[in-house]
Amino acid sequence: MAAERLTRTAPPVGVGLVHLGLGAFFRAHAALYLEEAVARFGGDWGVLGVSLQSPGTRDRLAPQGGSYWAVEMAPEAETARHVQIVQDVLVAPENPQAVLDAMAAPGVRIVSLTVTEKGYCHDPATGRLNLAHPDIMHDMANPLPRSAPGFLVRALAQRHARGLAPFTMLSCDNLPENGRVLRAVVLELAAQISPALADWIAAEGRFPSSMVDRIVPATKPQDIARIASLTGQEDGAPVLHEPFRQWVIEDDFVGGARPDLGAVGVMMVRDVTPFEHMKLRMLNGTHSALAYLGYLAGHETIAMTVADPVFADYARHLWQAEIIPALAAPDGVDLHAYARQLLARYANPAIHHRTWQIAMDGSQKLPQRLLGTLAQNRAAGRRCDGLVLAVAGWMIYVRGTDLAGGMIDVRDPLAAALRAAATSDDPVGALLAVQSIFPAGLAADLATDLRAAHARLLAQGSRAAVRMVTPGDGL
Ligand code: CS2
Repeated sequence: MAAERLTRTAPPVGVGLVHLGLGAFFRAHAALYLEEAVARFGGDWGVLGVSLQSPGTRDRLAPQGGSYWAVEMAPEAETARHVQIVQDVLVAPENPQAVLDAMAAPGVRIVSLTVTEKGYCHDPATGRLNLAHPDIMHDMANPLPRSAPGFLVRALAQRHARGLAPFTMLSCDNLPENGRVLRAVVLELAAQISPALADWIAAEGRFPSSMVDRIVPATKPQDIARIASLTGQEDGAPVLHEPFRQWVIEDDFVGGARPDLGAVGVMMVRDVTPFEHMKLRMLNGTHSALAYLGYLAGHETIAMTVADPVFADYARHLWQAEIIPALAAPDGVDLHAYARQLLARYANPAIHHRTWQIAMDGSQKLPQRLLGTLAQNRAAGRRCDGLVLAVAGWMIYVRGTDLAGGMIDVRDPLAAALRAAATSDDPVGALLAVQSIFPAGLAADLATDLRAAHARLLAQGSRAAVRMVTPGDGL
């Protein structure tokens, strides 16, 4: 029997938060906390979701009144929850003015973002807005924007003109000090458009940094079919997620206006930096290392990669010998216990998180995930063969050909330039010369070791090279 289409059953909630980048991550993470806060305390904190690129999510959610299943994938059981906090979805390229009007509505007090690293249109090495980015060039000259910073600045201009307070801008992307990065790009773009506007945003705007964590693999067509049989209702846009979740936010909102997130498990803190560093370097850093080297060893998912003891030992070694020694633990956190918990999360066989998915956009991810740790260790005189091997793995990955000669579908805003560098006569030297990724001093320092690691990967393959850098000093 064909399953019925999922429909909305909850009454509407007034919109208080506009979210830019309505991907699976937001729908499996922040949306759940927001829904729980509204269920407990009420308040007009409904979500208006904005897709900045394609209409796919809107087209799938609209017939369901914006509602969807969020399915928690524990190793032993899956549990579906009907999420109804998203009130409406707009597709920015179809009607950018409607998005600006929604953001400028008096009831909207927060605009949150999951637009991925590249959505900030900044130079990852310096954190500055890239004024030569095509979308930023467009947004400086046109009132109807394309980029996330463009939507924020033009919507703030409307609010300023109407005498409304600005909204709080809450970045939920995997960038260190993501609030400060967002503040920098918004102020730089605003200054290009109107210095008075930039002054007002600098004085009145708030940009709390936040650390977000939940593993949310992309939903596959077979998941959609399985969830329909699990729930008896057909959902065109379910999300799948692991049981673990964490959200740490700096408590700095315009006029203090926010839902009571602290009561539903969000940590509200003064400074999120130690949490961000811990998560980006320990989780995302090893994720990327396992993604490149695991992919090159023929492993399709992270769970399959760490089921291979060579790679589980490698992850333990990275934490123990290379990442934790360069980290300051947040108050009350045991980094070794955190590492053990990460390995258990990676091993969850119900989560099919593809190495290929995590390998995406490496040019935007490497600095905060791997290179910061490397630079700190090198300055302290430690070698870090494990992290160097991960960077060498990325250097082979971006050639677009794996170690057996198979094609790799490399997704990265710099894919063409990276491929040209990686297939040149001196791939390591040419890639180290990409200044938006590698600071010059670090590039010079790493060159010799990277050449050796790159040659070892080519000669021996990924698994053997990984085994060689892992002396078995696990947790
Ligand atoms: C992953 C992250 O795709 C990636 O690059 O490392 O999406 C990771 O799963 C999340 O940050 C976990 O919170």
